[in-house]
Amino acid sequence: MDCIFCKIIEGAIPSSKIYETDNVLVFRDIQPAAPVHALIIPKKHIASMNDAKDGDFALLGEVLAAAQHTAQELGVADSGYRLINNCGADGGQVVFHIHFHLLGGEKLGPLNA
Ligand code: DGP
Repeated sequence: MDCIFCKIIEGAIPSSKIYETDNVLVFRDIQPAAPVHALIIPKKHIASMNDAKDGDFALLGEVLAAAQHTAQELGVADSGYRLINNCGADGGQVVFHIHFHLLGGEKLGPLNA
């Protein structure tokens, strides 16, 4: 499967890893949109939120737990941060391996800016 995030998980493409569990990987976004910009992904290939099955939501809970852990580790938990999932064309999804953006390290603008 030609998925860039699967290749990052396999180590075929390098990444700046922040945190890893058996099922989840966290790494820095290559095009940061804020001083702190991490991507949290399940190691299982799920293309998007639209493709998550009933059996995937425990895994997506692990993804959220990893996001909480990452916010602590990167020092933005107290100041606050934003967790975003882009889904599909109108949502701005470019990489079709489900992921959450963790953005912080500055006061973020309003969502409708
Ligand atoms: P999205 O638009 O939600 O699909 O966001 C995809 C993000 O993935 C985008 O912010 C840039 C990031 N990205 C794309 N390719 C790579 C890569 O090879 N390495 C890393 N670290 N991030 C990538």
